[in-house]
Amino acid sequence: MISRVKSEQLFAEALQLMPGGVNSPVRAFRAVGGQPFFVQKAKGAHIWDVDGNEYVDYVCTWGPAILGHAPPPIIEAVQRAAQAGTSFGIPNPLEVSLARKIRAAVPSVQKVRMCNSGTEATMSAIRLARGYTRRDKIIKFEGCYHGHVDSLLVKAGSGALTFGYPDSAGVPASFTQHTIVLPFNNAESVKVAFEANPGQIAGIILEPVPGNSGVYLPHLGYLEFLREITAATGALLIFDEVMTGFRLALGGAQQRFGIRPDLSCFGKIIGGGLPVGAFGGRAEIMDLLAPLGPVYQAGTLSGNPLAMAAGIAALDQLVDTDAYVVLEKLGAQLETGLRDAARAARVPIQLNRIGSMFCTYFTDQPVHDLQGAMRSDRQRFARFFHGMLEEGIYLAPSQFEAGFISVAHSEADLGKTVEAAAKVLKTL
Ligand code: KE4
Repeated sequence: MISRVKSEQLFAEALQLMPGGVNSPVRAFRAVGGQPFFVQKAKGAHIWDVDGNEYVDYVCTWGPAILGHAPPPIIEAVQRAAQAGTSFGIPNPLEVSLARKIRAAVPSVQKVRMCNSGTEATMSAIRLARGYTRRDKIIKFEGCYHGHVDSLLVKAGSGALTFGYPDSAGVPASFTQHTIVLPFNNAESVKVAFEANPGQIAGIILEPVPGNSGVYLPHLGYLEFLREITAATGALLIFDEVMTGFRLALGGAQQRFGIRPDLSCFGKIIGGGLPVGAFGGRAEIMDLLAPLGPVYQAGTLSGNPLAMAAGIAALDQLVDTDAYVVLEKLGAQLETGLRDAARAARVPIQLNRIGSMFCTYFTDQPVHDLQGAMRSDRQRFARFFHGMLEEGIYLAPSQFEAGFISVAHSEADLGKTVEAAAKVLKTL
């Protein structure tokens, strides 16, 4: 048993100071039991806890660390930016540079607004869609999580789902009366919703590849169907690419699947590990935003120079290197290894992967939506999680999260991971 005495001491104090001892619920290990370790440092694909234990990291700070932790280009960029000041609240050249890079990578984005989190991005995109269409209703899908936006915490994925209360306390029914929640990968339900709410639906927001109830893929033609029905009804198609943006391709899921949404939301990778969110789309929509138009949106630290510098450095690396080729190779290698280990251990799993995003469900049935994910054996997942942790492999502490690979993961890291899985799966 790995010793984590210092983490335990820190957690005891943290529990006195912060609800659940954490600043974000999923970190608390409530879905897998036990208590979280406290990280001392992170470098490349590895993290070290305050007790000196080392882990291969597949959480990658929930997606941002696509280049691994503390990559020199990002560290140097942030250090350089900090010398010039940490925040201005005044336009700065780094905002222009990152906006230019996002637009160059994502053709559907003519204009972009920076903010400070994925939640801010999705919340603002929805407000903009309502302002642009002058309609109130929004369609979202079960299992998709778009941050802790009041009106979207309805059958949300990620933390809310993990805790088994998909609807969050503290959200008045009136805040969600305009939110229509449908099953993912079910075109018929979308058609029915539009027929039942003619001329009232401002938009559809979705994770094009849901990564907040594990990972599952859109059925062939599903995204195209959503593009067609929104175009035909005057509703906006909003891709929440906070997780998939710059992860599945430089141009995100929309590049990978060849779809041009009306609005896109970003976060995680575009901040290079610092707090950044963004949303963007056609200028005719974006120009409704204050100060040009009537849709208000603002943020003291939006476009913060340190965050912009980190994001610029991250995107430059993704543009200038063969990162996505490397990520696909590593992802395929890990998938094959884990599948072989499960087969040898005679443990039925569904391993869903796209590029460097993956999830292992403990079920013998395919998982294409939230219902499928809910049928998986979460207790078995929890035992797998802890077994792997004891072997020095840190997976996401919840069945309803995605795993991530970075370009810093080595063949040796993958080999150690597969070897650990082969050992742990036999104990399940
Ligand atoms: P943030 O507000 O946490 O920056 O982004 C919210 C968000 C929006 N959209 C998608 C698709 C997301 O995945 C997220 C945040 N993802 C979770 C992990 N599944 C963040 C981890 C956490 O909540 O601590």
